[in-house]
Amino acid sequence: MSDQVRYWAKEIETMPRAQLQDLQLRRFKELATRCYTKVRHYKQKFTDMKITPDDIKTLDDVKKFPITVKADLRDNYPFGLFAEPMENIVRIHASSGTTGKPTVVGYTKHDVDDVWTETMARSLVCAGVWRGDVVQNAYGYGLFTGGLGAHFGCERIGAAVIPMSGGNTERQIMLFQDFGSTVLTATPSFAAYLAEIIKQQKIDRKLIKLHTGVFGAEFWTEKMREKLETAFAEVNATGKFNAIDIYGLSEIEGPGVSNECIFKKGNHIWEDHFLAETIDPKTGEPTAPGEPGELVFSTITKEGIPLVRYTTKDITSLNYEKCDCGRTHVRHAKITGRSDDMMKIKGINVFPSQIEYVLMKIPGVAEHYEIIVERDILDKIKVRVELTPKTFSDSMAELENLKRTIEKELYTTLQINVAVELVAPNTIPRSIGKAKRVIDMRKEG
Ligand code: DLL
Repeated sequence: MSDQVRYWAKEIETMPRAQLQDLQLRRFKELATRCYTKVRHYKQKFTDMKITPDDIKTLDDVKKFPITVKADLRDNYPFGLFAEPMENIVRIHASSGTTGKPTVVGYTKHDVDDVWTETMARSLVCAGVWRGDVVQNAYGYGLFTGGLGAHFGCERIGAAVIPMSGGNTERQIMLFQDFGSTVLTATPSFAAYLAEIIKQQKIDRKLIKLHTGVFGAEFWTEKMREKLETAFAEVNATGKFNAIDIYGLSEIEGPGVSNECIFKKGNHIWEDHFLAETIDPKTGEPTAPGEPGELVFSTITKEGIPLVRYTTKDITSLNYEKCDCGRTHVRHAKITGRSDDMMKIKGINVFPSQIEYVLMKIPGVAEHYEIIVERDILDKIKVRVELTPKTFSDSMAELENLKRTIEKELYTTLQINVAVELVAPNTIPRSIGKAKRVIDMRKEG
């Protein structure tokens, strides 16, 4: 386990704040200009608000600019917010939107090489990963940014990456032993599951070399950190394990927007690329350092899909004090929740509205449903769907078919398996106010 503070880009990571802020101001102006001249949506927004990039004199002026929300990406689906023509785009990723269509992001070569891979490399080194490490990357490869993001970061620092992707528990555990993996990159829930299976299988601990986990893509608590550190320390060769938080979102770049250092006192946001603010979810007004608010980012160096003041909906607070590791970049506290209703199930974003969108397209389904989220080591999601009286009288075979159709449609939209239970008319409790559609039975930590 690495107790040594290392940097990937020391000069930038430890840059005096005044200098960092000068850089941010210059880059924010460039971002605003790029958006104003290249993205119709922003040109319109800025014009409506009677602002132009020339109005930016200090970093405080950032607050004059409009907040960007997920719906802006949806309304401009798929490529309407891209600032570059397709011949300059080298990669496209997507994450869940609030309904049937995903949120799409595009990267230029600069975005992949100089922003994403670079900040991912910084993040891994910040977490204690280095050359000589064997990183078993259990983040999903695909449209989800986790797999490829972590992958290229590992290669950039010269660590050996095993592109395992998610799932495949038995094989993951075999490779831990056979390849001597020293670092695991995974969602904390999958990591907890793997630790549990290693323990159950009573594997010789000399064969488990894992010293660090770089865990993220979903909400996790300090309690969960304790559990993960204990669980891996109990089954590995050294009896020590560091569980480090990595944060990110595809709209901004994917993993590596921020990362904890080995002191584990908040995630450093790579501020030379991402200008961070927190705002009050109700008023949209900035909240003070230390005060909780929605985390907002401006992607000050990105070309493909540059975003001005994008609100993540993740709730946290900012801490500008210099960290024990010597880095000057602002830290955010662990994410404590979201100001919207997005859930993370097995690392995948799920909005209740996506489920409703699917259900309401299917004939025979009444407008009443209930989403139940449970944790049986891994998270599971079930939907209880009320049928119309006419459909409920169908034969067993027809109902079985309907259930399978709904499950298939939900899978197509959400990309995770959802168990469907069909229930009789008038079974789901009615509400007189805001319907409580989601019953989240997952326990803290
Ligand atoms: O989850 C990117 C990622 C991959 C981050 C691998 C870390 C590791 P999305 O699928 O777009 O991107 O989901 C982004 O996930 O707004 C948060 O709500 C949540 N999230 C991500 N990391 C953390 C974390 C990836 N460390 C959304 N703690 C974000 C809490 C997290 N929530």
